[in-house]
Amino acid sequence: MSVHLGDITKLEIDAIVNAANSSLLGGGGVDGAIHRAAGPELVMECRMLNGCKTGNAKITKGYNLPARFIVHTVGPVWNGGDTGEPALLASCYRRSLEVAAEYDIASIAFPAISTGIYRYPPDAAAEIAVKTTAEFLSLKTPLREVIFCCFDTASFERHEAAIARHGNSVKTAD
Ligand code: AR6
Repeated sequence: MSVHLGDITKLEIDAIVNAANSSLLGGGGVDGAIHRAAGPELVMECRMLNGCKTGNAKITKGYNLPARFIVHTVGPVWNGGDTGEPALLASCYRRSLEVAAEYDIASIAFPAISTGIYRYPPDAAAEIAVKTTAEFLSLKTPLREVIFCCFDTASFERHEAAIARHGNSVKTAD
C-alpha cells in the first residue's frame, strides 16, 4: 500500500477506481474527471451495466485513460453515521478489490471514496480504506500494489498515517 498525491486519471496502472453514483452514468468530482479523460465510449459501456448498488462495484475498460480498467464503486452518502455508512464504505473497498482480483489486476489506485460530494468524514474514511485493504491483502490475491491517490496534502497525510497504523502488519501470501 502506498499514497500518491495527484490526479487519478493520470496514473499508469492496471486499474483505477471511480467514486461513482448508482446510475454509473457520470457526475461531478472524480467521476466527472474520469469520464472526461476516458472519453464518450465509457458512458456507452456504463449504460449496459444497469447501475450499481451502494457498496458494490462493477468494472469497465479504461478507454483513453492510461489505466486499462476502471472499477466503479458507489460510496455511501454521509448521513450522520447511523445508517450503515461505515459498513457500506468498507464494502466499496472490499468489492472493488474482489472485482479487480477476478480480472487478475495486479495494481490499482483508489480515490478517497465518499469524502467529497458525499461528505463522509475524511479521517474515518481513510481508516476504513486502509484497514479494509490491509485485510484483503493478507489473503491470497493477484493484487500486488494498492495506491491511495489523494487530491490534497491533508488527504495524503491522513492515508499515510493510516498505513503506518495498519500497513506494517500486512503479509501478502504467495
Ligand atoms: N483524482 C483524485 N482524486 C480526486 C479527483 C481526481 N481527479 N477529483 C476529486 N478527487 P468526490 P464522492 C477527490 O466528490 O464523495 C459524483 O458526482 C476529492 O477531493 O469525487 O464519493 C458522483 O457521480 C475527494 O477527496 O466523490 C457521485 O454522485 C474524493 O476524490 C458523487 O460525486 C471523492 O470526492 C460521489 O461523491
